Amino acid sequence: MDSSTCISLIGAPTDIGASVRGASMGPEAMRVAGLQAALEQRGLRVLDQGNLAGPANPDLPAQGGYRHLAQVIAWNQRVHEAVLAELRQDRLPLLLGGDHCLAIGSISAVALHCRERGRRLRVLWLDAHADFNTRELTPSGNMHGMPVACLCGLGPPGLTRLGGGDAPALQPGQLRQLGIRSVDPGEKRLVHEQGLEVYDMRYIDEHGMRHAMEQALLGVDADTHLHLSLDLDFLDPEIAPGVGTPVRGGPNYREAQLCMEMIADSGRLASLDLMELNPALDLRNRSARLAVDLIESLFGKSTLMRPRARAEAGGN
Ligand code: 6HN
Ligand code: MN
Ligand code: MN
Ligand code: MN
Repeated sequence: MDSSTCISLIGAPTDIGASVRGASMGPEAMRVAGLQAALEQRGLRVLDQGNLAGPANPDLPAQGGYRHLAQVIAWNQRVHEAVLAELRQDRLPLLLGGDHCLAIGSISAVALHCRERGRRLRVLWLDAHADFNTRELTPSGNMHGMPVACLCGLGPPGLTRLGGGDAPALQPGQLRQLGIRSVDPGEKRLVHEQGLEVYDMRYIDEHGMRHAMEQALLGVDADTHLHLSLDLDFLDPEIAPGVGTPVRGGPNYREAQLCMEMIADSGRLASLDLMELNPALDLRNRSARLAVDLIESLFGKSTLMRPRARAEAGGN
């Protein structure tokens, strides 16, 4: 990350994969909270590519285990193309959700780009939920509970083959989940079966955020493309009330900031999803403003000590 980095904002104004409506207003709330100016103040170039368009939310019950499958596929195709186009121009795509089902389009594009460039991929998934349901396991049919499974090849072909070819976009070994504290019973079995590496809230309580993040970033090197998929319900609802599926007991303000600072220090962040912001449930755009604050830290805002000074102070 240096001052030549150009960040592309891509709005995906839909709540097509969610149970609670309102995440469709997320991109505009992030703009109103001053995202672009905050990044520009950090010396970064920002290109706001505006919002993608896609099918409306018909608010229908599940069919064959999925709610709104056709619409979810259509939105994800558009996200996939838009994210891939930015990556191919060497820009850093920042997807503004929208609900978390859209991470299928975004991360499948990132994975394809990494294959094209021969780069390693590490995905950090910060969320209260594992988002690892399948049609058989889902209690809701909501597709924002399924993106990780789809990316690992467990899901409908319209979503598992977005990047072309038959291979899944992701291997479980490329993924690290943090902050998890709400997993459905069948989903939990599948997480174990597939061997996902999860640093749940219990782990963070016992070992601290610093150690959890050190583990999650282990092996990230100069050749690694680091993707962050940030579901705002990762944060404790006391500080981020504007989400559709809040779960108490999440990271507090400082723990979240530390997370962002450690990602910034890695110097490898190359794409980002900011998902599940629901302005209809927010209080005076507080969660959007917090999200802007965290994104600023991702790009180096809260770093007072330089890495060497920090190492000398006993960090590493
Ligand atoms: N999210 N596990 C629940 C479900 O319906 O599958 C909740 C999923 C929430 C998903 O917040 O991105
Ligand atoms: Mn999620
Ligand atoms: Mn979530
Ligand atoms: Mn440690």
